[in-house]
Amino acid sequence: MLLPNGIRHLPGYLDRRQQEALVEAIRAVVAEAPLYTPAMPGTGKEMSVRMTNCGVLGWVTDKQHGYRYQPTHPVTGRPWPAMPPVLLELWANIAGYEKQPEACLVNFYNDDARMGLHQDRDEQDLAAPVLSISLGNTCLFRVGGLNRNDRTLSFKLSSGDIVVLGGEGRLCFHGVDRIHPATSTLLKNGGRINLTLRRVNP
Ligand SMILES: O=C(O)CCC(=O)C(=O)O
Ligand SMILES: [Mn+2]
Repeated sequence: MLLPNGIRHLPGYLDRRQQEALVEAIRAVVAEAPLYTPAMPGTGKEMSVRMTNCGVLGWVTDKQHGYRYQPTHPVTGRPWPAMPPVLLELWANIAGYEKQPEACLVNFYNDDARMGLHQDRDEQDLAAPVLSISLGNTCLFRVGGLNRNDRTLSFKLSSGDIVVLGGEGRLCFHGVDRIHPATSTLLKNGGRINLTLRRVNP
């Protein structure tokens, strides 16, 4: 399968022990910064994915103010927890970008959640790649081109896989069509966690 230029799929990048360590780190993040249900700008329609963040900035959305980065949790008003060192290390090894990531969006998908086709374009620094880590149940990931109507292709992302959207592929449309239940034993109650590391400021 030929992916668009700039998009890399690294299957099985993280072994089971590394995946477990990441889940532990994310549990600590969620204990401090609980998952909340984001809403679409304008319509206020709730997303099926629950979210939180770690790092100096977090990506949030709500009916009133739309997509943005901010330094505090929209529900608790507290600063986001620090980015776990293991994530900074992954970025250093994979991103090939000098500056550190500022935001790690934590997406939690229960087995019937999905994410519509979209671009990641709320960052000012588009030279930095987006690094996306999959944990738990397998999903069907879809990727297209730079225009919403471009042809798309889909492939599965399993626990421990990493996807990099960089270079010419940085603004490619992408989304998650579905989660395949009971395809991983990593998360006791099923579902899928996706961690998306991003540099926001140039
Ligand atoms: O869950 C995924 O694999 C993708 C998540 C994503 O595209 C995003 O949070 O912007
Ligand atoms: Mn995205």
